[in-house]
Amino acid sequence: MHSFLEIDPEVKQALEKGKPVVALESTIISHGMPFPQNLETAIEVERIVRDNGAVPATIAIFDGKCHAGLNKEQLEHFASAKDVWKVSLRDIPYVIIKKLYGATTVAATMRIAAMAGIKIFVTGGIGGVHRNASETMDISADLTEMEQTPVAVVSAGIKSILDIGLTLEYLETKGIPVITFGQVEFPSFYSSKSGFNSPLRSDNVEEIAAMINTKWQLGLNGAVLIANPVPAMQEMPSNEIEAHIQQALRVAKENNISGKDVTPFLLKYIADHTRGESLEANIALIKNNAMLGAELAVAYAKSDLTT
Ligand code: PSU
Ligand code: MN
Repeated sequence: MHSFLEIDPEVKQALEKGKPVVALESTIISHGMPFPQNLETAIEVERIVRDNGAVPATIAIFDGKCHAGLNKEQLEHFASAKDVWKVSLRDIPYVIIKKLYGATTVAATMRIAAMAGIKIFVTGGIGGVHRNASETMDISADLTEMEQTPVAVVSAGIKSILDIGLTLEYLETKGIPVITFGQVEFPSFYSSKSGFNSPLRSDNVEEIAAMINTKWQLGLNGAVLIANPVPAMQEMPSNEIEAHIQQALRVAKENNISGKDVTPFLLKYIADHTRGESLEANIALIKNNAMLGAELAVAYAKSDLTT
């Protein structure tokens, strides 16, 4: 592999032996949650992945390299530093040559995971088609990345700051299987409901692992998106969230927020205006995804051996 990729020794060894590995993103740490809950959650998520039989590999960029697998000090830096870049696909070369700290989005994390040979990736919510995309053309690079990069993405669905219907249409156009775990309705991050049926439903990880494996065995490129509903205990009422989203979209427009700033702006606005409740849901769903992702990585490693 080229000199821009540094794989942590434990992760490397697991990959060489065909053991389960789970990639984790870093934008959720630097731009997705406040300190210190972001650090506590990042550490806890890694522990959950381990407890469920897989090796965690948090992905980020620093010192001019893409890293797969961070130690505690590095996690601490991403959780507390103010000068961390949000790195989507197009930002990778710039952040490397400038030797900046870059927290990777779903798109960039997927690409680096694929470079490292990691097949399963756990996140909170993915980017998608924005509500006013017909005017702004704002469609996340997460979606174009999913079209081409063979990494399975475990998420809690799509936040309703986005147009969920259009995002599901886009995923269909690009040939990306969308599987909701354990229910018919596609979830919307804070809520297990979205008003949209999931294209597919599965109730067991072996079946999902088999589907992922079969897709790639067939030479069909790109991701599989797994949507794991937020646990019922920490779910937020969708009408309550919707009011905050409407307000956030209005304020973003008034302030001419554009480009890569749109998603972090909306996320922060909603977090600031729903304080404890949304943070609690966010933490619960990412932990829940870490458990499912680790189980899926274990099942995938087994299915990979038998094919
Ligand atoms: N949606 C969330 N939480 C997040 C993100 C999106 O509910 O933390 C982050 C992820 O890192 C995702 C990125 O990949 O925002 C998408 O940004 P954009 O819309 O600018 O592509
Ligand atoms: Mn965008």
